[in-house]
Amino acid sequence: MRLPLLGIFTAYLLLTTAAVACTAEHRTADAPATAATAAPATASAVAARERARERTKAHDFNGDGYADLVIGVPQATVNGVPQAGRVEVAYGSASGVTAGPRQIISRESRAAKEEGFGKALASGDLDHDGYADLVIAAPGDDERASSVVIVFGSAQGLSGGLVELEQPRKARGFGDRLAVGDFDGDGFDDLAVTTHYAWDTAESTWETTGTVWVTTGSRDIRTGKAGWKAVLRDVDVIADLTAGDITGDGYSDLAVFYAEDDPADEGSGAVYRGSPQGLTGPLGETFPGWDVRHLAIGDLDGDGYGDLVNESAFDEYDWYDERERELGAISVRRGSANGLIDPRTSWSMTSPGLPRAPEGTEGFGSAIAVGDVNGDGYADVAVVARRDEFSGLAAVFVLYGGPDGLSAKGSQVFDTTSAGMSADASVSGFGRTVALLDLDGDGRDELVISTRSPEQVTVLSPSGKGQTIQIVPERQEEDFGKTLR
Ligand SMILES: [Ca+2]
Ligand SMILES: [Ca+2]
Ligand SMILES: [Ca+2]
Ligand SMILES: [Ca+2]
Repeated sequence: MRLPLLGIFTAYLLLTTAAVACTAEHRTADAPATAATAAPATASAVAARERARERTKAHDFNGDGYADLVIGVPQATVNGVPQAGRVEVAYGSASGVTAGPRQIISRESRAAKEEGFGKALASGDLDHDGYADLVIAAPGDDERASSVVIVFGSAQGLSGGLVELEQPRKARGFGDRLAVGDFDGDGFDDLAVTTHYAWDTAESTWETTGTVWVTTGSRDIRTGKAGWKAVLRDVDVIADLTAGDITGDGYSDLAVFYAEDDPADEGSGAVYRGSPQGLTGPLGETFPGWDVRHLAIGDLDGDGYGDLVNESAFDEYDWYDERERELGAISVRRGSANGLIDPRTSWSMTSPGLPRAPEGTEGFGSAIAVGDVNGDGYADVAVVARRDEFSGLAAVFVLYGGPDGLSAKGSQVFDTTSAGMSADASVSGFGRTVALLDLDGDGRDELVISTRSPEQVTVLSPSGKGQTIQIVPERQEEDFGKTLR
């Protein structure tokens, strides 16, 4: 499937438009029955479905009510250019996604060597036309140019070509991290982007320095125009950032974890508050964020305030094996009208009540995702435990939210020997990344897991409803599934 973006998509559409229209209609008629089986038809169940619809909106590029799955392939060769990168899109439907052909998006003739298009992904409705738009970064590195593009959604899905955003300053590593949320509450989703290198005029070199930039969504963004404003400037490294409504006021907030050059070499976390004027803040004090690489926000306890989930790595020396064991933990801080509340609660692989991963599994929290797996309106968390990209031992845990927040009750674990998986012992790097998306529109998220070797993406239903689907790329060793959205 190496056809140009518009070419392939036109062909794809001719095949699917009729089917999509038909299933959408069927689904509307069917919706009350589905809600009844998911949970009693109470006010909270209705609210849960409304929230599921809200959450799906940011992932629904063709507006049919089903979330769509984006798979980053940042090492893909494009037009003979090595490691230029592409993304592939599998559209959701009443029966979820299939392992069949996907829409291919790349920079085609503009593809540059080693730019890693697809290394970071985000989505939301930036031009407020009712269709989610896909933001794709090609962050390059300190030697290479970087760019961020938007592909806009429509009734026909992602179409109309790539719109490249103007850059905030002479910077590189533009788009290394992305987050989308409506920070000023005007209905247009807004975009936060990091830059990781800046040009030092005095020294005539690129220096490593992180900045978070925000541009507001608008009709103008369709032309690539972006009035960038810096939210956080000139820190050493920005580990991750994520958007969500922590303060429950309807404005999306932005959580950022970053490191500064301090003697203890500890990371910090901060929440910038959304408001009619956009992001303000930070809200309250910064808080410790030691060795944090991944963040997510979801309402785990259903109180209307988004809760912050972060992973943090930690090691313990194993005297028997004479090496560091990577244990890792996830932490949850609850949201409130005034921001995050202490204390945080933490979970590791040995927390009471969690099912056991295969013996020897390490690295709890090496990837995380937040979504609603059982459709009860409480956000749930998928947590990967994996020592490194090539480990043969790996597992994905699902922990469920509830009125008291995240709990071990009913938690599950999946590995390469779970039902529907290939139990092949040569599989390594299972769970390099994960996503939770409602691809079949039943209000319960599917768990999407990518595997390093062989490169593939698995879509499974933790609630046990759907079939497990393996999505396999045409070619291996292109980093298929390095990122998911
Ligand atoms: Ca869709
Ligand atoms: Ca849009
Ligand atoms: Ca906005
Ligand atoms: Ca849930």
